[in-house]
Amino acid sequence: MIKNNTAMSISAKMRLFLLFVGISLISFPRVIAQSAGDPDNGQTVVYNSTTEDYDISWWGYSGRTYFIQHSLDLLTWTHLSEISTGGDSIITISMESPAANNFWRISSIDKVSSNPGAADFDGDGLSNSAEISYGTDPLKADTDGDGVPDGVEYQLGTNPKSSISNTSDPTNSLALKVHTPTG
Ligand SMILES: [Ca+2]
Ligand SMILES: [Ca+2]
Repeated sequence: MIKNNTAMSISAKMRLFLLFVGISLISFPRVIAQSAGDPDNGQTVVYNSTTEDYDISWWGYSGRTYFIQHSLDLLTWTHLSEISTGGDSIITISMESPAANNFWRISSIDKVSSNPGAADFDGDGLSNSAEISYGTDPLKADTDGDGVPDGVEYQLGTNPKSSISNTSDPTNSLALKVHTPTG
């Protein structure tokens, strides 16, 4: 479990915690109790041999909204489309993956909405669902950390996932920039 208390200075607290390696938990017992008081909020990953899906569960606190990411290598993370609102009960989502090793991590924010997909929790001008679709972080207004919010980059046509993109090279394929002096 990863907690970053330094990020708590912002008005809405965000949390991030890492789930498990799927393949090692194929036989993980389903009977593990899940409650608010359990370590890591009772997170479990269980392989469902009937549906051939991974069932990912955790305790969802009321007043929080949860996003989940999947990775095969701990380097590249992709948000799943599910956005879950806590209700002081167990949240379970299912995901199919043919890969031998799977990792999931959950991030949460102390904000809720009746329509969490349409909401813009990080206030960058892009809805949560749009950010999941574009691959930007719905809980980080400036995904690439270049000082320009994701929504502004989207409007400008620059790449919100590349800190060296700019309006003259909006797609930015990480090409080497060559400066040619003039005059
Ligand atoms: Ca946003
Ligand atoms: Ca940016």
